[in-house]
Amino acid sequence: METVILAVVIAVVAVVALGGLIVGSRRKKSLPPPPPSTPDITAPPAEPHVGDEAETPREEPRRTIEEVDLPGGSAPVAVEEPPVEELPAPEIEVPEPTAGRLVRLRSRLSRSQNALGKGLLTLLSREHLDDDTWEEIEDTLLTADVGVQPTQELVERLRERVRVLGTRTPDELRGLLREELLTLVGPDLDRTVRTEPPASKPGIVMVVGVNGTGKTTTTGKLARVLVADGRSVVLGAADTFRAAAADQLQTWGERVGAHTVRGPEAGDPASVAFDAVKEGKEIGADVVLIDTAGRLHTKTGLMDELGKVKRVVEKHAPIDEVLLVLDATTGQNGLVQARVFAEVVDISGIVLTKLDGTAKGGIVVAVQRELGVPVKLIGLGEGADDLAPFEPEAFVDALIGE
Ligand SMILES: Nc1nc2c(ncn2[C@@H]2O[C@H](COP(=O)(O)OP(=O)(O)OP(=O)(O)O)[C@@H](O)[C@H]2O)c(=O)[nH]1
Ligand SMILES: [Mg+2]
Repeated sequence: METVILAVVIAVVAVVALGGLIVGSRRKKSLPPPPPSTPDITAPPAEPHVGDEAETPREEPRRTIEEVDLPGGSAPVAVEEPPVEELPAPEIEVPEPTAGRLVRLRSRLSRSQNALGKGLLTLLSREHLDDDTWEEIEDTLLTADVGVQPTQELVERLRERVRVLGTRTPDELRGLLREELLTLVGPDLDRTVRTEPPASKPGIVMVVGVNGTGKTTTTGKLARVLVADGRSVVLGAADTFRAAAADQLQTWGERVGAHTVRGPEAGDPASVAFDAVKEGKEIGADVVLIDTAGRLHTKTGLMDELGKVKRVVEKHAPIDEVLLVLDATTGQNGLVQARVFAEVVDISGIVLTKLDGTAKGGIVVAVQRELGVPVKLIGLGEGADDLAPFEPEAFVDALIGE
């Protein structure tokens, strides 16, 4: 019996010792190799082993995903499938009336343009109007993009009138400046957007210009203006370069209940324009507005295409208005564009957009001079009703402040 017990004890001791050996050798094996004295960049990187870095330092507090802030926000964001909304039937908006819009939007203008009027008034109020001051007045006008010729004319006239006036009060000066600026802007030009041909319906308006100037936005805003005045409108999406362009126009149309005629992507813009006019005639619409693709005035192929759009439409009826959309922030470059577009499609009116974001309102004067065509509409923001008929008096008042 004793021998049996002894044998069991020996066996147990042997197993434990053997087990310890095995564990010990395993431990040894799992140790990383000692780092070489000099780094061997040719050696493959040591492979990670199971359990490497599996432990995190205990003292670092762990945060759950709910507690982790998103950049710029503190509320936890629940990741959920967006609920499938039932699309409500599009609601037709009734745009605000256009009368007096420029007066309402005047603050947009004066915010950036006041610099011109205020600067001029300050200069004119100096006790001694010497050559240097007149030069500064000239520079102020040139900076506002009024253009060289009109600037010289204005300064010459002002100089003469101030001389005749002798002593000057601020009110007198303001009055003089207002009159002279108004003369420059042209108070008597016919600025009606021609949408009502005397003979037959519909009135046809084509909107052209270089890329991104605001053609589609202007077409949409104009549709709203017309609808607000009780006219029915058909939109022609003759920008067939991108499907998104037609979608953009169609969205504007849907908001006021105007139908958009569109064609296949990369289709012929002239035939879309033709179809739009055809539909306008068939349904007895009052006005057809044709939005065209933006094109650089330097690309002759694209300019030829624009000429073709116009010619094809004119097989139906004469176009009543060709509006060139110019981005006021591009300054003098707009004049070069204007010249080329005028040659190709015979511009009848100018839309100056983005006047809310520039102090270069003088471009109104320069571009009218360049083309002999009036600015008819101005864009004063991205909002749906931020397009205003151009009224010289309200414009000049906004320039010099009241
Ligand atoms: N601040 C301001 N932004 C405007 C005005 N008019 C248009 N925009 C913005 O200008 C951008 C371009 O307008 P679009 O109407 O798409 O220009 P487009 O000429 O049709 O562009 P393309 O078709 O690509 O040539 C948009 O972000 C408009 O919201 C404006 O009067 N003021
Ligand atoms: Mg467009």
